[in-house]
Amino acid sequence: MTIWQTTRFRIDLTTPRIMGIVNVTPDSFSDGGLHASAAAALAHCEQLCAEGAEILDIGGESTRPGALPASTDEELARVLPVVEGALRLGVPVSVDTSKPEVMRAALALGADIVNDVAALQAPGAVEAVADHPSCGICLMHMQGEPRTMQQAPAYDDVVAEVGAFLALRGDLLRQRGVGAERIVYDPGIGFGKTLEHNLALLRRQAELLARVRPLLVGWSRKSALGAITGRAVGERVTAGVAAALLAVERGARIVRVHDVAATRDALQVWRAVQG
Ligand code: 7PJ
Repeated sequence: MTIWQTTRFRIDLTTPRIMGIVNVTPDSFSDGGLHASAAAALAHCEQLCAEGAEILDIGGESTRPGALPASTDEELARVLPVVEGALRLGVPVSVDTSKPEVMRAALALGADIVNDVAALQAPGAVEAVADHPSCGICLMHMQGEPRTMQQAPAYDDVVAEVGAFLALRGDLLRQRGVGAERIVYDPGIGFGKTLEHNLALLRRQAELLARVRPLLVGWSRKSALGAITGRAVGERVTAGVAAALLAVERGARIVRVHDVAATRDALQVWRAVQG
């Protein structure tokens, strides 16, 4: 049995779980501005829960390619009211941030998970989670930084390098006293990766799992799906569901998605076949 220990919940990962994405950013690439106010973001949280989200991931800084960083004060102002409201919905609440100040403030409110696309590399970020007794942590791989990461992504062996990086970040946390049950790992689809890099990370996901587990993956609406299908960001639901299902079939335990209802249907079929 695989458990993800978080602040309030021990999440059973024996069955794959759906993490619903809540953007509280004015410039996010897929639904920019749609949930910019706290009330609208909270309504979106409730809708995702009704559709079957088992974790809510709330983010206040866009990390789309080319995005500029938000200030700490701005990110705090966007994220904290939504985290506070989401904590009443009865599901684990994750905060998608790379800033230690935002991590600490969200954890002080009672947030369950810190999800960091920078794998806690900002000064003070490791301490922010290690000082907490039980919060869950998602460590994601990114090459470079959002502003420039898609300019010329390059690897000798993307699967080996992503696996080695994630294993190293996990080891560092464990040395700081963070229990292994608190940590999940994410290859960071689209974060400093070409289409071929992204595809290799799914095709060879078993090799990643030999290094780090459990795995969380996010293909939802990403440009890799646009490159494959030729579809605009709003028309990538089917492609995203296909990628999520393939990731789960290859051993991923959490899928981070915008389109919760469609993903839930696919995973229900997957579970029925599993028996
Ligand atoms: C990811 C993320 C991802 C994790 C974003 C988007 C871009 N966190 N935050 N994994 N992507 N763990 O929502 O598509 O893939 S922001």
